[in-house]
Amino acid sequence: MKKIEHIGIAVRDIEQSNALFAKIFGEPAYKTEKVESENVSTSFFKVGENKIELLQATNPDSAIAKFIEKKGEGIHHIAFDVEDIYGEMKRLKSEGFILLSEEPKRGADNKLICFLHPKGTNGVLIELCQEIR
Ligand code: CMX
Repeated sequence: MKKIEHIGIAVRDIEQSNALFAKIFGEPAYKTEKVESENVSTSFFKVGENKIELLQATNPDSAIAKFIEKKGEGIHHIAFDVEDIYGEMKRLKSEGFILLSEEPKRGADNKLICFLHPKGTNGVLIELCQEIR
């Protein structure tokens, strides 16, 4: 793995949270994107070399809606940048981690993504992501 690609934060109201985080960082989101396949609206902030993703559910079946219902708003996942997502998925699967999809999915911000189940990772939802080249 190369580095933390972004940290995802689950929010109830992305418009309000965009304004809140713009105040914290002193800069607005550089990108907003709906990811239909994940039932989320997202926005991305740059903080130096780092990125923060805000996520709001677009329907009650969304992972974000369930997360907020159970745990409230807050840090939802940590995403790691990988060079070869297929290779990393194979490696982690062989180490016994539970992958939440057999194939990478298309995520926000031009990425192929795959999650590891938090049950096997000390309660942290980990996302692998690889830039689509
Ligand atoms: N971080 C840590 N733990 C989490 C979690 C999260 N983000 N989301 C759920 N959990 C916990 C649940 O609280 C539950 O814990 P308990 O058993 O102790 O109650 C446990 O994981 C399993 O929960 P579950 O009921 O079996 O499954 P859920 O329906 O809550 O789904 C998960 C959990 C991780 C499988 C699901 O959220 C998922 O598939 N996530 C991957 C996709 C995703 O998160 N998409 C949104 C982001 C997309 C993007 O970044 O673009």
